[in-house]
Amino acid sequence: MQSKAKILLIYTGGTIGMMKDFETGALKAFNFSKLLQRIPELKQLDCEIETISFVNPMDSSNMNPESWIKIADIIEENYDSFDGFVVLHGSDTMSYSASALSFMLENLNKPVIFTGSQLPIGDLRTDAKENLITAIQIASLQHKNAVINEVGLYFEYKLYRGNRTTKINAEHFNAFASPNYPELAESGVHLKVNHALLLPKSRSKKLKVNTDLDNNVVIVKMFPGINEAVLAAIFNIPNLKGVILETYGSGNAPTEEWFISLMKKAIKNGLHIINVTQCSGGSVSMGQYETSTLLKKIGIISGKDITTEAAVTKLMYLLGQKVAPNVFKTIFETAIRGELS
Ligand code: ASN
Repeated sequence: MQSKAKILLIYTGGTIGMMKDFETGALKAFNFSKLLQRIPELKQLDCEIETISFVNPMDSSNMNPESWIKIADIIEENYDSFDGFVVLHGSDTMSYSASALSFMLENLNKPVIFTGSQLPIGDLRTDAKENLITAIQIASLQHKNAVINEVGLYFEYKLYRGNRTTKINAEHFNAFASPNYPELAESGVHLKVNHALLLPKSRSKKLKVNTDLDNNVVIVKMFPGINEAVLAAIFNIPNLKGVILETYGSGNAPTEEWFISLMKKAIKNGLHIINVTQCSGGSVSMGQYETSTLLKKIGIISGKDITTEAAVTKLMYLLGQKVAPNVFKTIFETAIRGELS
């Protein structure tokens, strides 16, 4: 008989564990032990759960590379003792964190499932219980070995690949979407896992945790009327190493001379520029229109159908890895954790 799965619940903060502040009426994080008292249902689950909490649980707007390293370190220290990990996290920046962790955790052979909620666990109408309970069940799925071997994000009956998600709604319980990759599992009367969509088990058994992240990067969203002085100021930021350029449609941008020569000069000076689309779905396809042909020619990197969240965290990760300039473009354009098609 197979023994019960052991799950480590990592509490970082977010609405799920928040309470209203008496004086201001604003939601703020509170003590994690109180959070667990509110979910007696957890005891009924067919797994062993242990918990660990950030010393200062936070609203996810305060997440940053240091907090990602904290999560990664907790997973590394406990990797051999647990079958799966559930990360409780605020929904606002959950897609960034899930993307970052997917790159940081190399050779992952166990599930790391991010979840949270739109309403606090103490609220009568909360979505926290379903999200938390099913996330734990998903992390517990075993079939001799772990079923999920990647970083997922579970929210409102759906498990997504974490680095494919984006937060789309601040009001609906259905707060996330994965526009360019189908859900990995769906929770209905049965928990249905789409095995064909999962990342295969890593051949190497040894987890490698990469904590070198370089945040000398910027996201620039194009808009009609953006001017040369504004763009030049951004591209001249001291020590800037990479730019995520959010372009129009299938990767299109102005063909004006000043724009192209600014990009060209930046690339020549060693800056990595990645073309991602502002559209919520679909892919960059440079060369499809005249308005992207020049971008391709001057060496702009194609983000293909990557999300902005995955693009910016992949950029920090590859820069941290000190990837050589001559292979940077090829590596960025290749899926390393299933983040692009
Ligand atoms: N502001 C909260 C957070 O991201 C939102 C949430 O969790 N629903 O921490």
